[in-house]
Amino acid sequence: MSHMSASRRWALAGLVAGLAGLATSYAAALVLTIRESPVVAVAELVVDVTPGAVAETAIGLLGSADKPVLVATIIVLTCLVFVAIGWLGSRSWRRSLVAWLLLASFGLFAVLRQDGARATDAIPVVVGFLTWVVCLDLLGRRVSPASGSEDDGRRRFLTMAVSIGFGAAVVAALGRFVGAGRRRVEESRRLLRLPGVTRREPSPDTRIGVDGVSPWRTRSEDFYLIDTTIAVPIIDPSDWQLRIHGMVDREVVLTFTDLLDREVTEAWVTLSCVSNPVGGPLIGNAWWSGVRVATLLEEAGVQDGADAVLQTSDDGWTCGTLWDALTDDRDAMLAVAMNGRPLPFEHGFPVRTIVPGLYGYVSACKWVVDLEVTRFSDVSAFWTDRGWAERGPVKLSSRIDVPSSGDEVVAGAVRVGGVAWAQHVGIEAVEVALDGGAWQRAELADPGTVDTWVQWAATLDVGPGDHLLRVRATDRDGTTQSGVEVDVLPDGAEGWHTVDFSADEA
Ligand SMILES: Nc1nc2c(c(=O)[nH]1)N[C@H]1C(S)=C(S)[C@@H](COP(=O)(O)O)O[C@H]1N2
Ligand SMILES: [Mo]
Repeated sequence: MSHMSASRRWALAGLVAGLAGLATSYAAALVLTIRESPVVAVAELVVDVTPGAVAETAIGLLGSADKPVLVATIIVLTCLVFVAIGWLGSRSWRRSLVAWLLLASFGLFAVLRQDGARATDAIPVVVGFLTWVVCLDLLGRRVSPASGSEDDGRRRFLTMAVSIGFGAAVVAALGRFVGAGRRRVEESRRLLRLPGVTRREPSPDTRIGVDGVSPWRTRSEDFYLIDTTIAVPIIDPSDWQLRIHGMVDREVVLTFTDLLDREVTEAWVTLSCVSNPVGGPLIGNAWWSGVRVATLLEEAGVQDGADAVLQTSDDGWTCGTLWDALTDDRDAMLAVAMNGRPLPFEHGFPVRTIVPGLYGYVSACKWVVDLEVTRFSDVSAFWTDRGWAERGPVKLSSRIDVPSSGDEVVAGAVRVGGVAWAQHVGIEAVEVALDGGAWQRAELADPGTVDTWVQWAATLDVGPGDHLLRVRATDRDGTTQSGVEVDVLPDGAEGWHTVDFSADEA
């Protein structure tokens, strides 16, 4: 047998380490996230940044073979990069480390730019990166044996390469096996038919008509995401059960089909997060469909003295929800659909709670599986145990979307706009003030309902120079935002949202 030169071994080491990293990141993605492997994200990024003309030429030349060719090209290029990193490793481990880092950063960027990306989506990339570094080190140490014969050295190197390759294959296969269950659930979500659930377009009257103001209806892909979960629970609707117990006459256990046997309630509801700072993005508005919580609680028969429901999620997260908010005339529901489609996994599929007027942390339990009728004095829940307020009604707020801080506009008549909300009370008025001047009434679009936000706009006479714009809202009870600044902890931020911008001579 011919001897393998050291540089060939380094190349092979790079290739084996590289593929092993792809395998572990693939497995991690299958097990921990609702994503394909990061390689797919990178491929999508490449497709997105490929100039249209190049793509068209490629498709013209290759016809329907364009996808397989793209995939094959990516695989070949990636292998070449791994080989190159192996060679770099023969010069110095630092260089290969930098190369892995660059590659991982690219992967990270590709993964995190995706719609609805979450921090945990980064884990597979990190896992892959660590695999690369460790495996190249393990192999690199065996490229040039310090002692023993050349044959022994070669054997040790090849044994390690084969072991790593084998280990990576096992990890990938395990990931696939675990992921297969998840794929099946994804399939059942896609095929799920929800009788009584409709899709609704927002009324055109809800649009104020200023570019850059947040759309009145938030697309599900753009809806903010907040939760404490590491791996998004993937629950097959046929495995889902809801238990209602505690201070009730009879304990109720419902399956998903039982739930859908009840009448469906639908509503536009704005959901917001208590940790949303003044002017922040943690708020969205969607068309929710589900079953009224009150209906289910009535079926269970509630005993006197209950003032709270402790909700528990499949992943163990808990929140205590004000009884009145769940049972009065507002549309508190166990939602099965968001914007007319089954809930996205990360928004609580198959069932989550939506309670108009309460911050998410005390109400909007995703992947909900348990409702315990109880008293606040007996409740211990995730965020209230960490110093956040027990009840969490949403505070009257307003936000400027246009201009954003730092924008440059043309002096003259400038259209500004944003959103305001006073959930379950309704917005009466929005006012803006330029450079500390008089408050000026803004126009309001159709708010939809008292449980949704409303778009506002105003036309300001703006001279050249730097400016400061403020907004404040008044609700239908006559309360006006005071301007006193309050931090998000313990029960939500307060203050006038302020942006600074500059205007140039026309
Ligand atoms: N299971 C579970 N549900 C949860 C949370 C969580 O951490 N786990 N976070 C809550 C918080 S703080 C908010 S603001 C909303 C956010 O819902 P969204 O991610 O669908 O926008 O979900 C709530 N429901
Ligand atoms: Mo939240």
